[in-house]
Amino acid sequence: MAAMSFELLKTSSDTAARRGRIHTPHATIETPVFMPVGTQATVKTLSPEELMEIGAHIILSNTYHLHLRPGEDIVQGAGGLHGFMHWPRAVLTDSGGFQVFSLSNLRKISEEGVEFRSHISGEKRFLSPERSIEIQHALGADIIMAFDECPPHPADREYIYNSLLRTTRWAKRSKEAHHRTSQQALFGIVQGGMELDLRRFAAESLVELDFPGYAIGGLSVGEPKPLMNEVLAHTTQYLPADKPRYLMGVGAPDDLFEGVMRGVDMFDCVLPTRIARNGTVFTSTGKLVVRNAGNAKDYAPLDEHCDCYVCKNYSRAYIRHLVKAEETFGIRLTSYHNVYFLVKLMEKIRVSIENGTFLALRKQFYDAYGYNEN
Ligand code: PRF
Ligand code: ZN
Repeated sequence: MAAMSFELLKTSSDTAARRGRIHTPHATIETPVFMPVGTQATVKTLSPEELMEIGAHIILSNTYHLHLRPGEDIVQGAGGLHGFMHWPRAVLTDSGGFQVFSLSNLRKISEEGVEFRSHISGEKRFLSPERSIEIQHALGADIIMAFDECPPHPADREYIYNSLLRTTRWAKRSKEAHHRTSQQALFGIVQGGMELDLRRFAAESLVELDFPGYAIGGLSVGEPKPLMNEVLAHTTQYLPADKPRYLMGVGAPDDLFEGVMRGVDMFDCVLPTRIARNGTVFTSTGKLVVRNAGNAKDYAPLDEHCDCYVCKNYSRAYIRHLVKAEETFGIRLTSYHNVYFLVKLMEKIRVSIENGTFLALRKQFYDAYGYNEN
């Protein structure tokens, strides 16, 4: 039996939006889905119980970080990530192929893999498709990712082309190294920069290798949003309809709408927890910097349209006080609300796809949030 299956429940008639369901060993995941990020085997400040209460069914974690600290053997000793962090639902691990380029020092890339220096200890390390898959086996996530290279933006076409050829060879090696196919599903990652024909070529080459799901990498790397959306729409059309599509590292509220309408099923982003830690929250009328002085005597909830635990019980004035006083409870409350906001937004998006009202929901959300829709 395969580790994962995907049911396509409905496809929109007016956009490429899809409503689906992913079955993994630890959870059934309704899609489209937003996956909170737990880089170091914790979604910063939130307990697994809180994540379950919020309604998250899958979280993301990182091979790069967990390999460097505490080391995959320690995680494996606890029965993998699920046992180690006491999270019973699904986990997806990224391969390290992105973090090694964004975080480590002195990386040297070759056909074999990437040599780099740990951003923690400064030690020399090596990651390759085979090593990444071996580490991801030890971590034990439901969904694991092929080892890829995410080229910087901008990069010249020649570089992007050679990089995507290597990423495709690495995807093949990742697949050959993956033998735990009944416990963990391996996704391929489409690269190709902003070059439309190379995106098509990368997608078709990966589809030939036949993965149970496909990620779109190399986006949200500094390009303007209209360009990201154009490349995204161009890429998803070459991916099989009966497999889930995952847009890596993207998940601002507008990105969820724009990604969903271009056929994306899965998203992850550090944004909700990152902005929460500097005292900023999503609300139905736009972002609110709750730490600002204007909220000192504001006894309203973070978002009057939100029914989360935080909005039911705490005021802007209280949360601002906690954040200003650097009381850790403050950023727990903003983190909880922000993750809830995106998980709930996705739930509304799923219902709208079922009802055929996705574009109406998008317009309503953008009007209230203050986005210019196009
Ligand atoms: N590759 C991998 N992880 C990623 C990315 C990628 O291109 C991105 C780019 N947005 C985020 N996370 N492996
Ligand atoms: Zn709330």
